[in-house]
Amino acid sequence: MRILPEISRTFGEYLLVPNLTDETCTPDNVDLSTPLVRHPVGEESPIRIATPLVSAIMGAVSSPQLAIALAQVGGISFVHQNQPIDEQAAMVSAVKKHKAGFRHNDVNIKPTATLGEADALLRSTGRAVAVVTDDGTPPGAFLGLITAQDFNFHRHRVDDSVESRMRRGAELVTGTPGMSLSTANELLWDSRQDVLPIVGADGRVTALVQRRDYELHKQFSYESVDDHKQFRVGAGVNTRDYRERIPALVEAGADVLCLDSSDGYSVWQREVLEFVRKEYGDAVRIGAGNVVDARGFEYLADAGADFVKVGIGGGSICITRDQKGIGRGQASALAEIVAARDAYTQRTGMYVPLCSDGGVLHDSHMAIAFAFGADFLMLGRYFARFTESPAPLVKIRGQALKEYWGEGSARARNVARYGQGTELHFEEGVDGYVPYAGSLYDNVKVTLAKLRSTMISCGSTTLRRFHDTATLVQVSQQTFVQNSEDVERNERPTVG
Ligand code: RVP
Repeated sequence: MRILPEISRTFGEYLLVPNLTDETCTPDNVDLSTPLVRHPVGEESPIRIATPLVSAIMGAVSSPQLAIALAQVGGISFVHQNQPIDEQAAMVSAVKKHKAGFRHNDVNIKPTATLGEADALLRSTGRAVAVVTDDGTPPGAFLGLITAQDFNFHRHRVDDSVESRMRRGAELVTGTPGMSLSTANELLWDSRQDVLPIVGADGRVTALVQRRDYELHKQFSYESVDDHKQFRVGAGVNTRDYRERIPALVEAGADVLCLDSSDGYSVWQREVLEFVRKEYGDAVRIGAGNVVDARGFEYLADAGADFVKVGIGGGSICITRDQKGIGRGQASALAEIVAARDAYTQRTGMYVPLCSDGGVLHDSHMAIAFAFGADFLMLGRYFARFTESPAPLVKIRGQALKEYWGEGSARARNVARYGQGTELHFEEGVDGYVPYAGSLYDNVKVTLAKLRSTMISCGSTTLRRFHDTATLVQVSQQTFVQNSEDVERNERPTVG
């Protein structure tokens, strides 16, 4: 038995002490980009992301819709592995098909369908437009477009035909396959249409370019895209069916994989990492974890992990510490592992990024995590609150909430992550609610503004410099009490 000399500490126990802010420290100058996977010192990481936030490998969090939105604002999602292989691969490919700016044509209707059917289709898919084809399928011949603006049930009958209200293909300006996004956007604006169908020589619609995507693109100019301008997406894998799951995810186009385990310091993770290196060399990138000390980090880094995920028991829905007595405060775990990583880099010339996973309860905790040296953060609760998360939106006693459940809860029954053998004998996660917070785009914008502001106060314009020069101080118990008791808060909404 040994007892570590330090107390196990978490993010909320620290504050940052400002450094000198000089003329270079402006919000526009702050660069939040970060490496996602290992790289030799002095070289670029093969995958960098502009926004250092990734979404948790959880059924309540990472759906194709959230993955697309997160990639649009510069982060990346990890689609969860607690589902059949073909379903996970289909989610990955749905994100990959959503070429930035060019939407896949997947919502179609026949001209003989009714307006009632068109209305139901648009509502159930959450889309603004349906493509009318002769047989109502994506490969069918293009006849026109129908949107919710084209009919109104005060003026039109539910059983009027789509044909009676659609915008006819012959009257629409269309693009051609292979056309660049900027040319397509020119046409979109010149034609004053909201949607530009891209139509092949055979009369089939291959994609749609939408004005809304153009506006989002202008707001967030740092999308996470691959060399083909397709959104980047990650996927979770486990140590059980990896021989089948990994090839399927690679085939579907996953940009990066991550072993999904609450305790990653195991020979099983080494086995998977060795499998990937043997089968794919460096063509497939895979992170591993979770670990909470230097030994775990070194084991996974030596086994070839492309990044290492840090954190046990800190997740907002996690009860692992109560149930099993394992875990470590996120700040302490990060501090030890960052030091181990830096020593590893010195020794090997290889930089292995660290992902801090779980335990971010306030935006300020993100800044503390980066000050400790995290390269990027994995967040569950944070993203679960947004419109784009797959969890149901419910109203309880007048309050809008999103359901949020842990992968170790009875609801998720994620046996590959939490099972003991082939069963889940006890729960390690809770099934609950988080306050609904609106759209991912608006929230991420505010969060990043706060992070930039903190970095400016600390005299840094890059995450690396922020970590290197940050001064952290532990706060006393008295400080918490004082902060929460000082002023009775009024309930007026505050910005951010
Ligand atoms: P949080 O962001 O604090 O909600 O934490 C999310 C993290 O919690 C996940 O990335 C995962 O590591 C962990 N998790 C997921 N399910 C459970 C559980 O049921 N115990 N924990």
